[in-house]
Amino acid sequence: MPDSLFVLNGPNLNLLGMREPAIYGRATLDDVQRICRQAAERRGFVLHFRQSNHEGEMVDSVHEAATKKAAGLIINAGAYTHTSIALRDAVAAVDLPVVEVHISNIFAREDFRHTSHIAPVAKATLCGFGINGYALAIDGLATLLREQAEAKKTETES
Ligand code: CA2
Repeated sequence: MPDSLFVLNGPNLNLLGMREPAIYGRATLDDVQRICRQAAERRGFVLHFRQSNHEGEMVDSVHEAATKKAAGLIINAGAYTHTSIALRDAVAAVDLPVVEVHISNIFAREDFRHTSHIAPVAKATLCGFGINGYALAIDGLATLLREQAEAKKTETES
């Protein structure tokens, strides 16, 4: 059974491509899913792709990724990035490499978007690459996991 990757999307990201194209572009969440599936398959992972407008549901999905022993998790927590201690605690609690993604450059926007509760407990954060940031995050995570596996192998051989 191949390793799996979870990609979680937070509130309002189901509206992608329908509003605010100047900020988020014209691609839809289905396009994001397609990009993620291609990137995951290229790297030999099975993809679990989720979107929720509910904080608790997102917390449940973080737990599920850990319970199902996913290899890693990519998260665009939407506005919960800036508000949710519950989601931060969930990410910190699971023993999974987590990469935070944002479509827009959150640091070039309103002050309230400059704080992420997820970033300090994530392995890495990417923002401002549009929806291609998801594929970059999957590639980065796959490289990280490969390096970790190689280091472990060298350790056991020596
Ligand atoms: O840039 C990102 O990916 C964000 O996570 C998107 C969130 C925002 O609250 C974060 O600060 C940055 C908002 C997602 C809402 O997406 C919409 C898409 C189209 C129309 C309306 C909202």
